[in-house]
Amino acid sequence: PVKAFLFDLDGVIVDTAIYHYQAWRRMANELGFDISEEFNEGLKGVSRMDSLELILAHGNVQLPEEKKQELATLKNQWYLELVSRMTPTDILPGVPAFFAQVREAGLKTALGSVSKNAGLILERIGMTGQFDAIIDGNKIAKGKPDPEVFLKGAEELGVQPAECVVFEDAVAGIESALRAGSFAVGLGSPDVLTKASMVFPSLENVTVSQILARL
Ligand code: B16
Ligand code: MG
Repeated sequence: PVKAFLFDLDGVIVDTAIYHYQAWRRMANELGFDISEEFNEGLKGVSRMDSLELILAHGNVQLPEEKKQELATLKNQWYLELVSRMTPTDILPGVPAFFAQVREAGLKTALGSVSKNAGLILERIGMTGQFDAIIDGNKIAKGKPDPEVFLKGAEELGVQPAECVVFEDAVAGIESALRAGSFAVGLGSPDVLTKASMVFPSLENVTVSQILARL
């Protein structure tokens, strides 16, 4: 039986993916190239340093390690400027209603994000108290598609990965959930999230019983 729902943050609870994209794009532009929205799809769920490596390779830019650290820090400063303006109004449509149902159904909840800023974002939107466990980039060594983040989530909740349903908007995140041995529900486009058990445009109008019935 399913005992817990694990949620990605960026693109599931809030739309910070757009802020990540803006900040990375600003950095790429300063280095003399651009990154498309399509390229950005591949950065979703990928850790900060891994994202930087992918972007530099995309722009054919080689830099010493020290300079890379500098750029990653700068990108994060730009990102934090955008994030610091977030409020509970930034919670994506359907999320509060869905969480109410999850509670009603007696399911446990965990956050499974590779973002080191996840705790701050949850505070800004007032959702920290909605999670029984919070796994973020500070608790894990490997980003998605590695399963570590969701394995840790199940462990902290005291349930088996096979008893968990993961909600993800990213290809790397779906892969991570499946490698953990959990169910994966995609939020976004079925053409992009091809490996998910089912895909919805967002959590809006999605019901818990509808999901459990289809697993
Ligand atoms: P940070 P998620 C991920 O969060 C983002 O999707 C990804 O684009 C970002 O690079 C990564 O967090 C690291 O974020 O720079 O804030 O530590 O989708 O796992 O919630
Ligand atoms: Mg995401």
